[in-house]
Amino acid sequence: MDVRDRHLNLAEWNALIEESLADPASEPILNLDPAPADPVYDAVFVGGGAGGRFGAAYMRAMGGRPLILDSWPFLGGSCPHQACVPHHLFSEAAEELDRMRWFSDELFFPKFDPSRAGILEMVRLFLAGRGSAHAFMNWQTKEQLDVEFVLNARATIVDRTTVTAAGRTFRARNLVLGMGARPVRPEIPGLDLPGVFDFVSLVEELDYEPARCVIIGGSKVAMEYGAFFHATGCDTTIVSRSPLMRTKSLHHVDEDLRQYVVGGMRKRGMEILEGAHPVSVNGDGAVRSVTVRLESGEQREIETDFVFLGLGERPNVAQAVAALGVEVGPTGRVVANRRMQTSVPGVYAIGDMIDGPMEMFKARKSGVTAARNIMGEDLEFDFTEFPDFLHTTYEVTWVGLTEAEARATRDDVIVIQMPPYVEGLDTPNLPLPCAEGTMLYAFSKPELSGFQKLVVDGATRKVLGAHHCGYGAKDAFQYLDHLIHRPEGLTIDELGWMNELFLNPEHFVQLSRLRAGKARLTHL
Ligand code: KPC
Repeated sequence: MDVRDRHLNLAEWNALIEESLADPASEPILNLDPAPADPVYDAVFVGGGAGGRFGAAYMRAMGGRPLILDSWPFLGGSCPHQACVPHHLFSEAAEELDRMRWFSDELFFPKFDPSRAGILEMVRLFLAGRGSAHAFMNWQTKEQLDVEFVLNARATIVDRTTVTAAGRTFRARNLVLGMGARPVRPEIPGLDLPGVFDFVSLVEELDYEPARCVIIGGSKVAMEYGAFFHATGCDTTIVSRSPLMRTKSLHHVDEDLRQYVVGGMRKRGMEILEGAHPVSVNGDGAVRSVTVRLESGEQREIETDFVFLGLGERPNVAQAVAALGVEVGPTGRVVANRRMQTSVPGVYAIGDMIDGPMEMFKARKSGVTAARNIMGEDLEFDFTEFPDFLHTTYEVTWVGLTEAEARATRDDVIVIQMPPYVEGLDTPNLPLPCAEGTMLYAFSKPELSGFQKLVVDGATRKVLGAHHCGYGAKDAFQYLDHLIHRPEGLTIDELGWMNELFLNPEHFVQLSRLRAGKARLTHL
């Protein structure tokens, strides 16, 4: 379908996308300039996920001519379809359910009715609503960003300047590969049984309400989805080789934060088996149990009707390797430099295809970095340091060094934390921290009201790291990341002189101000 001269509204886009998704024989969606001054594109973005969409939009804004090709009938990629957006919906449900359970029949809360909480209902809620984000991405990209695209058509890379899709051949001076990643499936027997899901098949295929869950893996996805499943009333066991939050893909996780977060999951009844290996998934026509080898070496069979894989993701590199011979590193991802250039001249790789965190900021900024370099800028994107987050029933955020990392390289490390660590002090009953989202806990179940820690270099007075478990601090961590990673950094004096919007979720501004008067800093 040629949509170039049609200006579909959001409902019309939504309908077209839904029809296209439902019909495997549906037509490609073409938004192509019929009479370009130059028939060769500045870049073809293979993949219109976050990286491709932002890269193409930036290139267009700079006056270049990009083309996006995607096999899905919408732009935005897995984020609005199967990944970030459902994760955030489910995590918000987990937060609400957690509060409703703790306060069941207290204050103004009704008695918690577990029959009204379910995974399937939330999946259906997501499925019913996800099309509106898809529609908006298409509308915005066409009408506001003026980017050409071919959707609902699988692209075939012919060589480093040629790609075919929808029966047409497109020529470009550069290719930008943003072909995403897919969930890892381990080599254990029984994974083909009905009842085994990952974050993709969960939203695409779940058709029953699970009663009991075993999660294989200890990734962020394992923790986030596990916390959600458990909050709905589906008793959940996580089987992880590494301790949670100590998996290779997470950096700068402070041990006190980790203890609070993982302890909080256990406090809510989740079973977390660390140092444990899955042996097999068992069943006859459907999943019945998972056999696990525990850290002790003993084997245990856990009955379950629902297995969820949370082992991370593997990039989709096969076509790029076969067609272009791009170099792939030991992690299985395409090797790219800080300009996102691969080993093949004129070919860039972005997003989840390259090393580094499979996070939105990297996806989008790597796409933009490729675009800006193609347009002649000399720009490097270094994503070795970045703020990070995950959800349990809480929002957990962190940036910069942990206390242990700081102590390993410095003699004078100052910690400002809440609750404060003072040997013997009865902090479990201290209603602090309290702020957005934790006020009710603070006044009624103080041990649930969160944890936060600021790590400061006593010699330079610079903030080295910040760590938070609670609600509402994620925005602040974006800015803290920027401030502490500036060449001049951020001192406790500057932080303590900021204007707090009281009761700010992390109390770092006022806590810093309480200490900043001291010439020689001490813990708080
Ligand atoms: C609502 C929302 O931004 C989720 S979808 C994001 C896809 S993209 O803008 O292409 O990164």
